[in-house]
Amino acid sequence: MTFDIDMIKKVYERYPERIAAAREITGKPLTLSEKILYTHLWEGNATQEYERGNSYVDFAPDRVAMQDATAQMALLQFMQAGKPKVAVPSTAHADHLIQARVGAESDLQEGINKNSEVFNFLSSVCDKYGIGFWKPGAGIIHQVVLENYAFPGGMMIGTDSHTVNAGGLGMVAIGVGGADAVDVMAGMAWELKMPKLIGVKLTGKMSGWTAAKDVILKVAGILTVKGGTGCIVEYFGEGAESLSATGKGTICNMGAEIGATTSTFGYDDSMRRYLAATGRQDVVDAADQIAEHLTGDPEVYANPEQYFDQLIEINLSELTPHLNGPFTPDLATPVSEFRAKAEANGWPLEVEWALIGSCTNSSYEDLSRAASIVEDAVAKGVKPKAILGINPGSEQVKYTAERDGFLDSFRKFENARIFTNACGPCIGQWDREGAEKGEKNSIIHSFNRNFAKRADGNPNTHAFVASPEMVAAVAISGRLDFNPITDTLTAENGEQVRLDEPKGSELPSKGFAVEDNGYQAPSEDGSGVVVNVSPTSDRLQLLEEFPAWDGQNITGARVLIKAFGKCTTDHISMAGPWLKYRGHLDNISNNMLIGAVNAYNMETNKVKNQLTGEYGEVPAVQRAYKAAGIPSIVVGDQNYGEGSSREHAAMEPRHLGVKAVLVKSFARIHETNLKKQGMLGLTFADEADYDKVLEDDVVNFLDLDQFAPGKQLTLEFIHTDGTKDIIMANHTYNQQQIEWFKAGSALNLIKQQERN
Ligand code: MIC
Ligand code: SF4
Repeated sequence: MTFDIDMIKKVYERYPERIAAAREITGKPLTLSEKILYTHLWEGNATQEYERGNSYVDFAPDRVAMQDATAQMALLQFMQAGKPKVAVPSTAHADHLIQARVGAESDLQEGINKNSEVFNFLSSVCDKYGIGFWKPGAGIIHQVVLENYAFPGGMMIGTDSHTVNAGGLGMVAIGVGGADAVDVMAGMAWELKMPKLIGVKLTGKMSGWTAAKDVILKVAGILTVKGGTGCIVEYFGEGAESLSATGKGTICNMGAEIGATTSTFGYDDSMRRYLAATGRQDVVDAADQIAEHLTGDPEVYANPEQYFDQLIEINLSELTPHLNGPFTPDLATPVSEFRAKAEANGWPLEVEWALIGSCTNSSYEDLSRAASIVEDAVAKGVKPKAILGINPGSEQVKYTAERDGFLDSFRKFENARIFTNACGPCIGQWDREGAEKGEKNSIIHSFNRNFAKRADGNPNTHAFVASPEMVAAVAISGRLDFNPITDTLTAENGEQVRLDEPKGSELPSKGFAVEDNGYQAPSEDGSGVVVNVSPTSDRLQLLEEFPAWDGQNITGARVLIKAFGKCTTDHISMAGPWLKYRGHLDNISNNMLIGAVNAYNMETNKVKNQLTGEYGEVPAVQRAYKAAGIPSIVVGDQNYGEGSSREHAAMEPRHLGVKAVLVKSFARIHETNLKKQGMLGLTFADEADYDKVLEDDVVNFLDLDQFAPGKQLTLEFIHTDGTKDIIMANHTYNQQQIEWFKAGSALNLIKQQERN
């Protein structure tokens, strides 16, 4: 039976009434995104129209998902909120902490051994507070959610930016920081600025080597890494209906890479098929009763330009395979143009490693199509060149793919490694031999992110993102510029052969199967469960309250670093080797901003300590300022905090005494994380002022004591030659968020309210 089916039915029961209220208030046909948003208002039936891109809205999401690397901090905060149980169905998934090294079985055991303290902590917290726990090896959070929890028309939040994957089943699923998850688990409203809407009309039908991945690779090229900020992307059209539900999931998943709040698709037959195949016919039956509410109104799709803020059209019949990268997921190149571009840019063409998997591309369909290519190559006597790593998305996918022979197909490839059903190389949990040498090289993968150092820690690894089918083809040829549509390969007998187009099955004809799905249900009454956190642990640390604001202007502050160019959450709080400290704020703070390029010397992790005049590592210099009681600020470029939902990127500076982050623009989740943790997240009113900030400046806030919604803040930068610049900063704090700042954090405010 479906988890939480009663909750799903309740959501559907109230749909007609809430949609009617939304229609009346807005007086126009509705997009799917608006339907889901308006049926999940905290207030119930809509009583006012919310302005897209402007109004802050309180929502009531149906569920919460967390993964091990973010759940630790989320649950450490939840433990402070003083609630006996979570208010909405919630789950935690152990997937990020397992390293890929040799292969599934031994890697999983090693992962469990190394992380037992954290897994035990998560298991007992979940047990205590009524949270479902998916044990290590059960699968990657977003595949497990798609297989078990996602439902058309639902709304969920998750402490991972790729929570958006559930849009493949027609949800509005949004990535958030742990503090946001705490709000919802504590039974409070969850706030979001009413998103703008981007419509993507898909016409035609894919064929040959083109895959769902290519849709989002193309969209990323059009919109760039910040083009989706503050927006929901809604896909529709005959092309959308021709895609499988997991293919839709892939597209929504990688919507995180364009900064989109989320992406979604209307309820259709592909979703019915997928729900039924994953044992949820009951959801289909319930959804079918309100099917017209689970997709956009016909008027909207007939005249989309009238209802979306921006419209993109893609003809799937003309779409060709793409390779995106290196170092950024929006650098999109059609395979046919790749060779010339790579040569012009000096990208290494030989590939040693090709990786299939991650939360975005590890479905049964993905594996079956990639396996068909390997089978074909082996049958034609082609000896594969690169090493092929596979991370199945879930135990259910793995078990079924094993049963149906696809994993054996991969094993025919002499260099294949089947890794654990976990994130693995996608998040730097990859013990890649030789990576420490730092050699210039290329890899290709079907993951969603390819920021520098992300997969193997080597800044010179050029990572390219492609569909699993293309990854398999490149693995066979060993070259990035191999175009399977036009190029041939040399078989062992010297013959020139061409690879057949990929073939696969959307869903297993014999149905999905699994022996042990790795789920642990929580105790009915968890009040007796004891959660242990050792005071001497270096992995876990109970949180201490951040101090409240003293009501004074911040004065005499120093510029800790002016980050140059791309500064993602991977640059601010690296994953990989640092994942082990995700439950220990003080320890993980030692990675703060170590990947950011200092604009004053173009080096990483080398900033001037204004107390000594010497250069030191960013965390050490900041600790010195903190010890001396000197406030500091961080300055940054465009789309600062792009990428992950990890709130560590906001908590670390907060913990180490940074007061404000002043940038040209923010990524959505990171900006909210800063606010939640009681930091000042500000943007230059005039972007050109970024250049006025000098290394030795002393910074004074002139009117923070009048901090108010919609009112700019004035900062004074005093230069060493005695001159000064006045810089105006914009902010997006509403009154409630200003209260978080005053209280020291949003959590402090919850605790105050709990006490009253
Ligand atoms: C990622 O893909 O970067 C992660 C690791 O899944 C993150 C979450 C985290 O940092 O724990 C994300 O995308 O939110
Ligand atoms: Fe895991 Fe990678 Fe997906 Fe993040 S993007 S959840 S690290 S598989």
